Amino acid sequence: MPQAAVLIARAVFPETVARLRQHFVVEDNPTDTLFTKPELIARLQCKVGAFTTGSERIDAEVLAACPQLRVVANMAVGYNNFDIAACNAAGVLATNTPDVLTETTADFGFALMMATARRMAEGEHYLRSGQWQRWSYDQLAGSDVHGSTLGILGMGRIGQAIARRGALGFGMRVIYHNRSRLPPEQEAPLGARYVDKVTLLQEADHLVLVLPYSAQSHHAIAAAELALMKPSATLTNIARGGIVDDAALAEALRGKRISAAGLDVFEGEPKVHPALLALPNVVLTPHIASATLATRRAMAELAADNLIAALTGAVVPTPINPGVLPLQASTAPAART
Ligand code: 8YV
Repeated sequence: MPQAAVLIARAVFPETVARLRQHFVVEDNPTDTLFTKPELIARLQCKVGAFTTGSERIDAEVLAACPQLRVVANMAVGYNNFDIAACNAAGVLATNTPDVLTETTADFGFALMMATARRMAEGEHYLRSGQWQRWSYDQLAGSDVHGSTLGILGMGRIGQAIARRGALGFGMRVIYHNRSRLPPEQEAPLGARYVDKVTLLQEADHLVLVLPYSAQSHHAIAAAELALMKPSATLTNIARGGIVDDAALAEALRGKRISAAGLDVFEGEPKVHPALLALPNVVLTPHIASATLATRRAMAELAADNLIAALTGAVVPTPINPGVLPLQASTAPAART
């Protein structure tokens, strides 16, 4: 039987490419070209599987133009680049990479929150630019993390991992808001208190966003929400651009409506709102919360595991829409030729 063909849409670890080549005819992208939609469609012709990252949008148009596609394996836990309803309609299995990045991403979220509260980026700039001439009593004075109130919006795996760091490592009082409340046995060890969104905004000293992006969470933090926060509060976003209205945030930071923000994700990234770039009280990082070599390797491996399993009839480790699997089973022989 001829081997199935797959596309690796972005540059990835050579060992991941080599592993996929043991199973499939692989078209990879060693130059890491960002494909336009027509280019992506062209590359996906005759491919039954795609190894994607957050930068490839798989929507109804792509799926209609690639009717032989059976599986799209994202090297990311977030999958807002996939139209899951369209994948379901087309019988295409979508997979993501949960769990393997939880602790690494939580480390980064906590670090970004601390850097924001303690004005580390401002301090570094102050020093490097030669402004540091002497000590002064309130120089770059920030706000305490230990003993303060940590607010978490989106209490999934990463939210809980951040809550653990705050509660158990820094003696923080944890409040959270989520679509659903955690069972008491998960809340208790963290002393986490479930609150409504308004209470979360009003009481948090440090608010961290860890919710998935969707039409419902678009601009979940905009001018009205920022207006409810304490003027001394910080906001950290490691979730997705678009959850925060960046223009409204820049305005709130400029007017000291809140004290500072730490942002790893942006609306329309890699572009960053110019008003944010001009502000001192915001720490900006280029979407690197999961970026340790060990974790990126684990993400690539899990995405490859998913792709291989889906196309060889094995148990798929982390499917997003497992409901399409029975449909896949009935079409699998055709898909694999
Ligand atoms: C990825 C992420 O690096 O997993 C996610 O959802 O945001 C990051 O870990 C990024 O999406 C590239 O795929």
